[in-house]
Amino acid sequence: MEKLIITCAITGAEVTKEINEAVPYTAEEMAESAYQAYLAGASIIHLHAREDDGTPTQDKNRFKVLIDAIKAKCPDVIIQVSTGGAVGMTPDERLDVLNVNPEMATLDCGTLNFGGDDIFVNTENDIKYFAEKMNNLGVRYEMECFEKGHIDTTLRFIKKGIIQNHLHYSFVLGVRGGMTGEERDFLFLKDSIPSNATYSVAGIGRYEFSLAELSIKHGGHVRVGLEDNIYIEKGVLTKSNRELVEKVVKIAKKYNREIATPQDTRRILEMENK
Ligand code: KMH
Ligand code: ZN
Repeated sequence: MEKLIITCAITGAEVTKEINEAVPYTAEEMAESAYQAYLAGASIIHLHAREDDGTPTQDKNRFKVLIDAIKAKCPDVIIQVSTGGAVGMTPDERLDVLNVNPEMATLDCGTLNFGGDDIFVNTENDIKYFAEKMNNLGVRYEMECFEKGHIDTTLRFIKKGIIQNHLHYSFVLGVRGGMTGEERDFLFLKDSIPSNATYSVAGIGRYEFSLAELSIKHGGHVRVGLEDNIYIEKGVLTKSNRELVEKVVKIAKKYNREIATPQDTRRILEMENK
């Protein structure tokens, strides 16, 4: 099997220090958390920006500060910026981050309820607009799919030539409003994508490690991190992003999956010519 790409989603936009004090906000905290995750085996850092008080932002200047701080500690790590931002942001606000010329970004592939009264809006035209911007700028994107309909949208867009990237999916499962992360869900999604595509899984909350193990077993890749899950095991808060990555590395050892370095990851995702 191919080496395992581990992505660490270090902070997100929704989790706060109130629920786990390890959630990084400041540039120093983000850089240290990313660095520790990298040392443990993460080759991609999925990055949201926040102000020092934790407020989410898509401001390009703030992203630049964060990316510079992370790259100062681990120059070869791949930084995948979020174009999802936070619920309620406008498409153009979310796209400001593309002005930092990121190596990689997310492309959210459909709308869904996001818990309580929240709706994460990604209309068909939004997705097209985001994909075309990233195509024009040469930014590599990972397609985030929260349920099967999102994959079907990508298949239509691939046929129309709107999605032009190497096909790399992220199945984000377990959001309140999206698809659950049971084994049958994973198998259904994995079997629904084109045969030449690669995929990673991001299990939200209690699905984080069960989905990681399934993906490792089937040759897929894995995302973990405080954005998705704050526990290292049931009822026990994790101390750090590093600890979450270390747990995935342990599972990977059980299945003899080697861990991809950032260079391996660029090769696997066909990013080398970017
Ligand atoms: N914060 C969520 C509303 C992404 O990073 O592309 C969206 C999100 C997706 O986290
Ligand atoms: Zn995110």
